[in-house]
Amino acid sequence: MKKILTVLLAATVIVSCNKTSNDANVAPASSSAMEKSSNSGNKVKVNHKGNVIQVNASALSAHIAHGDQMVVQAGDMATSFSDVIANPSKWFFYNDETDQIDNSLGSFVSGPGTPPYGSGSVQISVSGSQRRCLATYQFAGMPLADISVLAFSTYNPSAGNGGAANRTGYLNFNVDFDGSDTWQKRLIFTPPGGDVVQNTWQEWDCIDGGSAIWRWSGGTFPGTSVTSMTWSDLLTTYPGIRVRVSDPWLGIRVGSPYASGYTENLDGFQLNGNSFDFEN
Ligand SMILES: [Ca+2]
Repeated sequence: MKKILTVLLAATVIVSCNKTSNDANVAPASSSAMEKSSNSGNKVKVNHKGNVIQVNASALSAHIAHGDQMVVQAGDMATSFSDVIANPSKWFFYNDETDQIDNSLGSFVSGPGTPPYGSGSVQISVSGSQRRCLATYQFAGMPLADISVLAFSTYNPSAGNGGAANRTGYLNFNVDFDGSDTWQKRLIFTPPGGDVVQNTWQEWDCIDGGSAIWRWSGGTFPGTSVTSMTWSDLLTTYPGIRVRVSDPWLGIRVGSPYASGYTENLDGFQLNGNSFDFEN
């Protein structure tokens, strides 16, 4: 159950951690990362024509409009849920087994190869049934109908994967099908395993003109008899479908259900005009 944000918000008030709580009155985070700083203070870091520069937060939207990416480095990661609540635009490493933020679960590295943005990336290694994620809460309440670009890039190094070339990180987020903002599990986009090529960066289009295939962690989609839907079908079947408001967890997971562990590099997450460059 991914209710930690709600729980932690409640905990800040009542100093009590009850993982079954799901009804705390939580102010929604901004759905626009452009309005937020990914760094402390009034400065933000952007990748401007290949160089990491600091700009005023007020100028961020202009830089994004020019094609700059928001730069995220190790020191920019949220260190706790209270940090995320205070700074919802931050990213963090998330242990999906224990529902904890733990920035030791991933690292920021050079390369490998030529990442889609900048010169570095995030690297996560897992073993067995571990489930670790690069995650954020910054897209709270985002209607899926308003998303025109949704993509991320992965690199599957043969050195860390025992020759298994079908594994990738995959995108999932807490979904609200019906506007009730209750826990309704997660939507999942998994890159087709047969398309994975090792030792090269690949960008995965999670919309693909409406034909990208999505699954739901609850199994058969609510009110249907199907276990997968295209992006277009999601919009048609569930008008108003959105990222959950009060617990807007969104992350790229490395790990289970891919068995036996692997290493994956991640970079270039994109949602509409928000593009993120993970750099060491
Ligand atoms: Ca990068």
